[in-house]
Amino acid sequence: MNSTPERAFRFNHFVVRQPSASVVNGLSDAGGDRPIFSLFEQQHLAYCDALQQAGGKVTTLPPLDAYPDAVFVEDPAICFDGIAVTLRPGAPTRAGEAEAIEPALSILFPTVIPLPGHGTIEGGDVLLTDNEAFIGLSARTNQAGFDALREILEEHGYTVRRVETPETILHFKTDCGLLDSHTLFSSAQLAATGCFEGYDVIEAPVGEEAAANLVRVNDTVLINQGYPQTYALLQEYGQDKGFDVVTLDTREAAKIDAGLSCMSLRFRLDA
Ligand code: CIR
Repeated sequence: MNSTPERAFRFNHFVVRQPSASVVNGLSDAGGDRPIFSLFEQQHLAYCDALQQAGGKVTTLPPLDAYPDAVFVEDPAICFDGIAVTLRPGAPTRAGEAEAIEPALSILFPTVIPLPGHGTIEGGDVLLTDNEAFIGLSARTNQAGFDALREILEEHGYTVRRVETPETILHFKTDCGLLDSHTLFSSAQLAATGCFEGYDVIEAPVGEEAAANLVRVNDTVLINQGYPQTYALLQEYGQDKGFDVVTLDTREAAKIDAGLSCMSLRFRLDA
């Protein structure tokens, strides 16, 4: 079992995918404005820069016209401990993304495991701490998908916690992110389900719930721009805990129900 301290946020490699012009047709429950492609591209480039600055190599995959949501690489795969698992997205228009990302992962990882069975699961529903995996059942992730990934994670030393994502939340991680090995940042709605029992929880300020989808990368916490109370709260907390806070404009991704975590796979590869 790998119990490296802080393995949940000590990364040296990231995989991202360039947005395709078809991203303007990405899935959205909100049904509001569509993203503007040129702005999406700019914001994505800034996101890639921020990952690199936080410490690591960014591998950028080419755009995939056939899959408007393929820029959200977190959903069709999960990487940990030198292995990658290709998942099975629950959104029918995203089902082919797992097969599409497999060749790139095979170059980086000696082992790429395709999720066994027929269940569906998207990476946005999986949050890893150092020893534990939270898997949120959702409209995209079902019990069979949970069971299949649980078996793989348990073989790699994770305790797996099954949680229910409230119906109004797309993915479990839409509303939470890891701040350190035992602290989560979460919307009050998700925290109220009791799913984080045993961990410290900092709640997103009221009205700033969309800031909950943050990403800790080494000694940097990336948050969505436009949430000043969250920024102040985390800056102060980070001074004690040893991380800086960087804000990123993700307004175009937000138009299609996405945030920071979904635009990268984050992992550590030891030479
Ligand atoms: C979707 O509905 O699948 C995309 N438009 C957004 C995916 C966001 N993914 C994530 O938060 N992990």
